[in-house]
Amino acid sequence: MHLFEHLADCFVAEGVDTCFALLGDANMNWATALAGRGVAMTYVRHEHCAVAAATAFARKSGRVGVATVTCGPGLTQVLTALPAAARARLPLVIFAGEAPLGAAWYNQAIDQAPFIAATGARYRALHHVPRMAEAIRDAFVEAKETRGPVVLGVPFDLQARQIAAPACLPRPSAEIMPRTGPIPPGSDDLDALLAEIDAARRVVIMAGLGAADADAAASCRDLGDRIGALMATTLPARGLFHGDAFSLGIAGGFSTALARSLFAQADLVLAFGCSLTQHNLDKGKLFPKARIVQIDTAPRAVSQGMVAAERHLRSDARLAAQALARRASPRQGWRSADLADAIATTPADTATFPAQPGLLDPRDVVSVLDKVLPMDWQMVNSSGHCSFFFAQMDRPWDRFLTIREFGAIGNGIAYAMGVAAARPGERIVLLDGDGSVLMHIQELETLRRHGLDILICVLNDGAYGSEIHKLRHEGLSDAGAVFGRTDLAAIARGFGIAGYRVDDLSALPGIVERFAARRGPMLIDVPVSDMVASPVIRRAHPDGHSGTEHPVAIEAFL
Ligand SMILES: Cc1ncc(C[n+]2csc(CCOP(=O)(O)OP(=O)(O)O)c2C)c(N)n1
Ligand SMILES: [Mg+2]
Repeated sequence: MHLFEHLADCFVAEGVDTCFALLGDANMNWATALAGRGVAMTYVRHEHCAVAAATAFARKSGRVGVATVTCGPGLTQVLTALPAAARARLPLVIFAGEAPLGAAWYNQAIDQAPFIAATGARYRALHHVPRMAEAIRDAFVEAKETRGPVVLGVPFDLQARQIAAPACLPRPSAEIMPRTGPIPPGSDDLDALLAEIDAARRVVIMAGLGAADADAAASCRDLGDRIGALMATTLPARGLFHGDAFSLGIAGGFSTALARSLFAQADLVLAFGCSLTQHNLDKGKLFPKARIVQIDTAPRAVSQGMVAAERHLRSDARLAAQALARRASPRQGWRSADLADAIATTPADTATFPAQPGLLDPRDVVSVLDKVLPMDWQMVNSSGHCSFFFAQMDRPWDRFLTIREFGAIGNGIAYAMGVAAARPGERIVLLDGDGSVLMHIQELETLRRHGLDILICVLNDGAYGSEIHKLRHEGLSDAGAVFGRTDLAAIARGFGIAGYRVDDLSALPGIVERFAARRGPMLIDVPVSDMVASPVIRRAHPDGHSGTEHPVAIEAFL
């Protein structure tokens, strides 16, 4: 057999059934062999999108995401997608070709390892044929253990070699990964923390992806019920306490007006499975009066340059929440029927803005979308200014994806593709900005060709929203970030997919019904005002907008 066939067998032996690909000389034989073995391939139009799709696939499936790119220019295209996966701590194995080992000169040759190293991913050059099967298995182990991307470089002249079919393959990573139980909390640490909880009056229970992974949501809710705590999550874990009357939503720059006011009065934050990042703590400003306790399997002294926690409990999030819920003194805390009512009825953002004739307020658009889109569909949020508005949707955690640890725009369509592959048969909604969607607009063709059931909803402010408000605040021209409202619906139709422009929100239910009644992608372009600045932007750039703040009164709840 050819070596590339053997290498494809190694991926199949790892349980790989999904791969995102863009072909070239150095990966096309391998990718074709993989497809021939029944692996579902998504053939994208830009390598960045192959890796970004694999990233969302990894988050949504809980498995290792797999993508493939050719050597040289194929590999250098993925340098924005890899740091995003590395920082989101998502396991990927990327099969990349390498220039032929035996060639005196090759135009696409480039020293690939330093490019990959710079992204925070790991590069493994596979040049020794007899150990390649183990090396591929070990790459899957490394991706899982480090929770990050591993890029394999295999010279394509080597891939073309004939080899004797091996009698067997190494035991796959799933069989040899350490199978250890969750870490229970130490009893002394637990006693000390219980004393602190019993002395606190206004507790916030905050959960991150670590809590989601540990299946700790229900135990955290029990603890919250027992001690009368208010519930919150990090942005990536948003929706984990969906439906809880005392859930304040996101803790961080994206907090609602009411949540932010209440957080300012908290005296204790129990952070379950949170890395306590700058965004999560809003650079240390979110909980000015609270002691923060990090409950995590790997508590940290310094997080993104901040000494974030005053106390640490090394533990699995679920086991810690269960132990605390059993023993903490029961109390009402700061829960009340009036507060529950305020949480249910106060808008996320209370500021008002002068209307722009003919253009919608992005907050109104999102609230109508939230009513119209079925609860069991998968939401994918992107980056950009608009993501604050989308993040306020009332959706559960397992149906709302946020990956933005590297802060890059342009990932939306690819992330939606990854979710589509991880959740076959489900309807996906991509919530994106005009600038982000245009950055990789070529992928509309991929959506059409693969017939993916993805509804793209664009808040089209005709600009790079994040930039214009900052430029205006600085009194500078916004001309470099204002483009006018590109006719995205016409562009979608040009790619052969359904496209609608929505100037009147009463048209949305009918369009969503049309999407639900058929197969394939659709794009909805909603022209919105560029005058409505999100609270994040307003706090940092108060002179960049002409809105009026209406602070939320919380005295009655203290
Ligand atoms: C790859 C990349 N390039 C540039 C930026 C800087 N940037 C941040 S937000 C943004 C604007 C995005 O525009 P759009 O998608 O229309 O969303 P909006 O902010 O207008 O809501 C830009 C250019 C970035 N974050 N990532
Ligand atoms: Mg925009």
